[in-house]
Amino acid sequence: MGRGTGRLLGGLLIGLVTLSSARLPELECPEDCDCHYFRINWVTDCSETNLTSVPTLDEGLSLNVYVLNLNGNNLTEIEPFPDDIKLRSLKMADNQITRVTRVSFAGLGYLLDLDLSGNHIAYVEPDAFADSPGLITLELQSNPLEEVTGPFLITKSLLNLDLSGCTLRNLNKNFFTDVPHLNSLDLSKNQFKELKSGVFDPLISLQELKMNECGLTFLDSDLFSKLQDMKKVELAGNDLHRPMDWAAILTPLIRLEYLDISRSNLRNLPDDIFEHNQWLRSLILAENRLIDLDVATSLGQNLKHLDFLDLSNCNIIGPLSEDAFANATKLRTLILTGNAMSATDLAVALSPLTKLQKLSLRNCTLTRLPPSTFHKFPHLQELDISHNPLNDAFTWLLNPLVNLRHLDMGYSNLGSISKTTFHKMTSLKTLILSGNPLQSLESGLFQNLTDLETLELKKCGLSRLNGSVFHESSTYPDLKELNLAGNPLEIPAKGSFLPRQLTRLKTLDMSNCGIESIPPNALYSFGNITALNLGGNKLKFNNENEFDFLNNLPDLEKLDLSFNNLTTITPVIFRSNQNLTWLKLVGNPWKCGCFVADMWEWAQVVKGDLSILVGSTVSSEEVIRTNPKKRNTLYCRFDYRSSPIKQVTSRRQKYYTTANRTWARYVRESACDSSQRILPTKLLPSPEALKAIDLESSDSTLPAWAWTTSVALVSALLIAGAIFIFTLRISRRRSQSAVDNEELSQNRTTSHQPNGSE
Ligand SMILES: *[C@@H]1O[C@H](CO)[C@@H](O)[C@H](O)[C@H]1NC(C)=O
Ligand SMILES: *[C@@H]1O[C@H](CO)[C@@H](O)[C@H](O)[C@H]1NC(C)=O
Ligand SMILES: *[C@@H]1O[C@H](CO)[C@@H](O)[C@H](O)[C@H]1NC(C)=O
Ligand SMILES: *[C@@H]1O[C@H](CO)[C@@H](O)[C@H](O)[C@H]1NC(C)=O
Ligand SMILES: *[C@@H]1O[C@H](CO)[C@@H](O)[C@H](O)[C@H]1NC(C)=O
Ligand SMILES: *[C@@H]1O[C@H](CO)[C@@H](O)[C@H](O)[C@H]1NC(C)=O
Ligand SMILES: *[C@@H]1O[C@H](CO)[C@@H](O)[C@H](O)[C@H]1NC(C)=O
Ligand SMILES: *[C@@H]1O[C@H](CO)[C@@H](O)[C@H](O)[C@H]1NC(C)=O
Ligand SMILES: *[C@@H]1O[C@H](CO)[C@@H](O)[C@H](O)[C@H]1NC(C)=O
Ligand SMILES: CC(=O)N[C@H]1CO[C@H](CO)[C@@H](O)[C@@H]1O
Repeated sequence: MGRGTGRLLGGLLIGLVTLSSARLPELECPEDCDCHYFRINWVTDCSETNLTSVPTLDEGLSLNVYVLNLNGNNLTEIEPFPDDIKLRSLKMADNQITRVTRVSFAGLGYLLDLDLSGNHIAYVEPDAFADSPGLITLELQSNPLEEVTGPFLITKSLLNLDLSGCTLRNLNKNFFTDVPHLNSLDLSKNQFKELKSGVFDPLISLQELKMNECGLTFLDSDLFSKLQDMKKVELAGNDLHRPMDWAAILTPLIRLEYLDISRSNLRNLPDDIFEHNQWLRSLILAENRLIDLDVATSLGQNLKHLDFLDLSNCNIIGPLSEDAFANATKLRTLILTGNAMSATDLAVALSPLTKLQKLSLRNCTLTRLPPSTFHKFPHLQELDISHNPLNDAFTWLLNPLVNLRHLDMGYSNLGSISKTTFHKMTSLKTLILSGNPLQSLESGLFQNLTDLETLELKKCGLSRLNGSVFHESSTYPDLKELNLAGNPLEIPAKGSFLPRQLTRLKTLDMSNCGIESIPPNALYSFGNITALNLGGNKLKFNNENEFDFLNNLPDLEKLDLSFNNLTTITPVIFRSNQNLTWLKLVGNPWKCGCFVADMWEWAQVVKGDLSILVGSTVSSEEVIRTNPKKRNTLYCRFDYRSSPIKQVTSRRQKYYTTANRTWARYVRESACDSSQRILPTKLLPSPEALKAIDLESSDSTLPAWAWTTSVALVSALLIAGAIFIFTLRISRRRSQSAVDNEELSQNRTTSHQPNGSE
């Protein structure tokens, strides 16, 4: 959004706020900043404005500023702030600050929180905040701090300190002596290896400590000995395989509620590890190698209040004993993903867990479901049994799960699913059956699932979705998403392809289904679809009627036609899809031709945004994210015999043999005479679109050509076709210069003669 619009919006906001709280006075605001009230507090937002110094009073800073946001500027030194400033919250993240000194922050008597993250700070004067007796939160993460020998800070009021990613290697014994009231401390992503005992002793009020990814290999027995108020400890991503006295380490933490030691190379846990942590509610042990863990003795003993237990990918190799979760009767979430389990053991081990709401048994090598188990879980809402080599015969065991909301049975080797499996799951919202070789579905299978929102049937070998699997007379008003990707779909030549119960669908995925063509009425009465994925099929373009099915989709916003068998296309096929804002065409064997210029013009002039064509522009976020190197992926196959281009000198003729071109480049080179290919009047911007352009043009960022073009288009509509053609030519020429410069240098070597013949 341009600065102009930003300020406009800011102004509107202020306007609204002043309306609602009419007594609040308008305060001063530096140029280039956005100022507004948030509740009754004056916010001055000068973020991302290339400032090299803090705005002064003369420059419009108000003494009554409450929040001053200077994030993302170019501040290096901080000059003292004016006396009497009532600043409460100061944000200076992502600048170039190298030192934090007392002089810089002198006189900020009201300061409550300060964000200095992402600077180049190597040194912080211990008494830097001596003038701020109420400073509560200090963020220093992502700074290259140097080692200190004494106390790091003298700030008795400080409650929250973030020192993550600060290249710290060592903490001296007095590091925390003068921040005695600290409540939460983040030390993650520093490379400590070991920490001296006593370093945390001054922090008797600490409630939350994060030391993820700190390269820790050993913890002293008395490291936490004074931390009796601690509620939450995170130690994920360290290397804690060496034997150490876990019980002694955790014993002082009598109020501990949350412990994360995932990804830390643990091999075993001593029997008495949690003996004194009886209030532990969440325990995350995922991704360790707990081959020898005796779940019953280590976890079973004391964790009476446990609510959440994550043991995923822990190499736990059964058998889980009867006692495993015997005393964890309050457990609501249990994640056993990726451990080899047997159904019989599970049946026994899980039976005390009557409060369970969420259970994951994904990838647990189960060949059948635990017998007489699920009727014990009346509250179960989420069940994942995907990626197990299950046997069909056991799916009926799920029958008692009447309150289930989410069920994932994907990739479980199921050849059939009996008709009654889901009959009682009337609250089900998400059902995933993907990756099972079902071939067909029994009629009535989904008849009671009228609350369904998402149905995923990828790669099930289905040739179609027969209406008889749904309830005869019910509609499925919430069913918004259907995924049929990777099925060998057969689209009937006449009539609707999808059952009439699903007319409220918004998202339909039919990618990789071997579809060669889609008859005009295949999606008739599915007019609520906004996203349609037809990627990876065999669609061809013989004539524009081929895509008449799009006429039934007036709300369509996203369309994926990538990786089909399209050699040409025309914008005319999208005449009914006024709301289309995302069109993916990459990966087709396009033959460079005037249709490329047509599509380009349509995107730029009619739709007003080239980035609608995914892969057309360098800035297209989608492309940068998925394929940062190959930024421009919309190619066409160029053949000098059939692709019209401007005249070239004979010396370069060889260059124009058969090769790939980006669409952007072909648009520049092409000699397509727009006077012979007037975009059909149906494709002219709608009056609404023109109004939108009109509004937008007050935004200074809109290129001038767009403004002239839209004005010209209006006149063209009013006056005559001749002027219209002329305008399009102008816009064409302008659009060419708007194209990315990627291949400009190559282009310079070829001399262009305007208006070559077709
Ligand atoms: C800040 O400077 C950069 C580079 O000089 C420039 O690209 C950017 O537009 C400037 N931002 C503002 C808000 O002036
Ligand atoms: C920020 O400051 C550095 C040096 O202080 C300078 O090289 C750089 O160009 C500045 N950037 C902007 C956007 O002003
Ligand atoms: C469960 O708790 C009871 C008493 O609280 C105890 O006697 C029993 O040993 C515990 N069970 C397990 C498996 O630890
Ligand atoms: C299942 O677990 C095994 C190891 O336990 C792992 O190699 C595999 O990638 C997992 N599969 C899935 C689909 O998660
Ligand atoms: C589910 O469908 C069956 C068959 O139509 C019906 O008999 C039964 O009452 C339904 N169950 C619920 C809970 O609605
Ligand atoms: C749908 O299923 C019913 C009952 O199984 C069958 O009679 C009908 O022919 C099927 N319709 C189609 C189009 O396959
Ligand atoms: C397009 O989007 C607008 C705004 O989101 C909506 O009001 C309209 O119903 C949609 N459909 C058509 C056909 O314009
Ligand atoms: C693509 O279409 C051409 C004819 O236009 C055909 O020869 C070719 O087999 C098709 N390719 C695929 C993968 O369907
Ligand atoms: C042309 O593009 C197609 C599809 O992107 C690619 O498979 C082929 O290798 C490219 N050919 C050349 C000569 O770059
Ligand atoms: C074409 C079509 O089926 N449109 C439907 C979209 O959804 C609304 C309700 O949200 C229905 O009223 C329309 O009939």
